[in-house]
Amino acid sequence: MSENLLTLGRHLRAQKDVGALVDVIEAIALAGKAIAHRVRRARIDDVIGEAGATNIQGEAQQKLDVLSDQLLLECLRACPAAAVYASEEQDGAIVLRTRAEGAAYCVLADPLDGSSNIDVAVSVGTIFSVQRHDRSDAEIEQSAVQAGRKQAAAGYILYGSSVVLVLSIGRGVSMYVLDPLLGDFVLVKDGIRVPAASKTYSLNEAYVNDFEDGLKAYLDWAHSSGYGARYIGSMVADVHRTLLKGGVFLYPGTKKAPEGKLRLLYEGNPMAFVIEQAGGAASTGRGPLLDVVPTKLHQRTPVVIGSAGEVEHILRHLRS
Ligand code: FDP
Repeated sequence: MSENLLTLGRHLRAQKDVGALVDVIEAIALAGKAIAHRVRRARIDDVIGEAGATNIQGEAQQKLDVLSDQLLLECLRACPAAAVYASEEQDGAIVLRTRAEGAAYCVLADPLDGSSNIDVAVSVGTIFSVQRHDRSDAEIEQSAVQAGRKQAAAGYILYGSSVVLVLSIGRGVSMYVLDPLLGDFVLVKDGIRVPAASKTYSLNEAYVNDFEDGLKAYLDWAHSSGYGARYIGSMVADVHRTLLKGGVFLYPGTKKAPEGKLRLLYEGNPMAFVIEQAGGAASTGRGPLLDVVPTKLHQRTPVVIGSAGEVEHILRHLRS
């Protein structure tokens, strides 16, 4: 068997006009390697459980949430192209460098999505969005709060039975796997396409009584149309399955929480970018997710993403 030596860095640098974006992605990938190591050793190192603090959204932070956030921050601090870091675990955006200093990108992340699943060894992941710092240095933080359509790159790192990095720089979607022998991510698949249809839906159906009528009607229709359900409860893992096998992942609004649970800038937007770049569709249930103009950093959004045909079935029921 010949060695696969097409590493993430080599693959990106072989493409035209990628510039310093490669450095930012390599910094995120480096943090991902460190986080993967911590996730694997979590039980041994006794870093499972709550850190004793809550994030700005009032959610209990897990020790590994905090650790993962620090690792990303450290890696981006050492990357000259990174201007801003914002994350689920930080109250506000952190300015790392100005444009005058040559920094051109803002990174937004959910450092460890699905972290409530770590104690039972379910797959978790890092979700990231890269926006261009294209405003004046006085508006450096606002550069991070932009519509998803403007992302320069987006993706996620899945810590599962293998460590998988899925990335789009707006030229389709590539998948890399961390080769433990090389200690580097190597390209395993380029030009990934979401299957156009697949009779699988993925949502927390326990909230059905709080769903709007159109969504209830969709579920009735799906039940009588031979659909299957898959829900891990870890967004990265659910979206990764949807990307590769098709179907639809949704986290809708409910009567109690009309905007749902997921965050627009570092969960909805990056996943929507990847799925659209792979030929799928992404909606809030009302319109294209990537066109939502954000007003604040930790804004939430309903999410309906996956195979174009499956998203359309849901939208049809929501419209009627
Ligand atoms: P978690 O709270 O474990 O971080 O981002 C939030 C998230 O996980 C997603 O990964 C997951 O899809 C969702 O919450 C699960 O929420 P429910 O328990 O409400 O289904």
